[in-house]
Amino acid sequence: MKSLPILMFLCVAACSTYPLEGRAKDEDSSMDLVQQYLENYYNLAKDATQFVRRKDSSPVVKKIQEMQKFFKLEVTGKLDSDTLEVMRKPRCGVPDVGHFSTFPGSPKWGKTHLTYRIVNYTRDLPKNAVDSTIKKALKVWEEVTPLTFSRIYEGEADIMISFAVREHGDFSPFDGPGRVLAHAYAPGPGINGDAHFDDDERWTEDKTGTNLFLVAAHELGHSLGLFHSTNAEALMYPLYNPLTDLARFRLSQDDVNGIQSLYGPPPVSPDEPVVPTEPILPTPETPGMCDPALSFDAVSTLRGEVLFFKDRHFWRKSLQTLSPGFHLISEFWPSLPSSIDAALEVVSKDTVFIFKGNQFWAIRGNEVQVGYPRALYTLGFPSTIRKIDAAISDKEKKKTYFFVEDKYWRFDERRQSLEPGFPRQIADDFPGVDPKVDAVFEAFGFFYFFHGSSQFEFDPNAKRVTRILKSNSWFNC
Ligand SMILES: *[C@@H]1O[C@H](CO)[C@@H](O)[C@H](O)[C@H]1NC(C)=O
Ligand SMILES: [Ca+2]
Ligand SMILES: [Zn+2]
Ligand SMILES: [Zn+2]
Repeated sequence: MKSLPILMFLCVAACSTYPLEGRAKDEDSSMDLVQQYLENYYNLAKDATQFVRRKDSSPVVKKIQEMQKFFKLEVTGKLDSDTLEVMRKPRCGVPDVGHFSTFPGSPKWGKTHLTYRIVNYTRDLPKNAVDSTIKKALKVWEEVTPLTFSRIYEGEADIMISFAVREHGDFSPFDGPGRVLAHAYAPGPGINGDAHFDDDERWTEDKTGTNLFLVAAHELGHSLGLFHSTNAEALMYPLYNPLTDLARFRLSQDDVNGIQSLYGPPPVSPDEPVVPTEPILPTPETPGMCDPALSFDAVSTLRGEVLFFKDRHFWRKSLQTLSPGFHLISEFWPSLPSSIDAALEVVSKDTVFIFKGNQFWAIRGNEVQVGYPRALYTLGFPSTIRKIDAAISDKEKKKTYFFVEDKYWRFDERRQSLEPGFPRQIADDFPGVDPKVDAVFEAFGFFYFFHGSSQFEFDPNAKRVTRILKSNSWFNC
């Protein structure tokens, strides 16, 4: 019973002492709702008389203010209609503040391979729908961490998943239809790590009832050690958000930062050696810079020079010098992969972003920035996008373009998000450019697109190709 103290600890806030029948009768009473809400989620001491009389300095007012602050409401300490509205919304049963933060350190798993078990099912959905939904919810976290999950069918798993109603053996009874939808326990032995779903909700795969995927992905975040976020965009926001677009679901940067602060980013896949072991020597497959068939993996500016990437190498050309320098990528950035997909410089940040597969790195000068690689979809791409072909940042307009097959997406640097209305066809907006792009960079107000051994000089204002060149035209061959 080693886990009991931790369980009790969590439950002081999460568990109500109200008898179920008594509560059902008063369910619409605001006072009852408020007191219970603050006890459950804001660690208000249980003292039934407190609420009725005291004024401004009372613990209840302080807790209302705390709650208003968490939800970014106007902090009045009063029960205005906005505050009551939030309190009535369906939500997760785990507290927003209080006991969690008093754990010494952040609870996290001391291993990266975890087991889960689906102990029982809701009758609202076919079993295989529950199975696949849970798998998908775990994948959300798997994609941005080194964590992996495997399912077991009997015995004790790290994460035991069950559906239950009302009292279900953990001192945190569910409350019938609505309000509390589920709860989960932070990492640890026994009940810790487990996720419980209120089977008085009507669980659905779509949003006609309570969407199981959204709630499961959130609860599993707790199972991995995350607390509630005050960021309304975050999956770890405590309220259920029925407006989430399921087809385009993704973690917010806030969720990614949270989970990576516990476990770090996913490893680079093992078939892509990160640190080259070979000595720095020209290799036989090194393409000649004047080979007329030369193509590039990626091209980017870096502090006024242009870098042309190819396999494990790059050419480095300043506009003042005639011949480019030739280097191994690993000479400058030992942790970068070879054969990259795309590179772009965001001049205002003095940063070059390097893309390969579903990950990207940020470099400044010859330093790879900490916290990278990150997953591509943290930029907002749907998870179906597994790689990008080329990218460029327009420093005037503060827009970044990502080219993927015959389409492109535009990213707003100011708002740090992909713009709506994309992807669009390359052929529609970059007429004359081959609709399959290997690389692109900007110089003198032109976009230079590369495909195979061809290069297209494109005027973004006139929206037309002004010259077609050999890809190695910059090398003065
Ligand atoms: C599912 O399992 C949990 C935990 O063992 C239990 O509390 C709950 O009653 C079970 N639910 C059903 C529907 O059998
Ligand atoms: Ca409920
Ligand atoms: Zn929660
Ligand atoms: Zn429970």
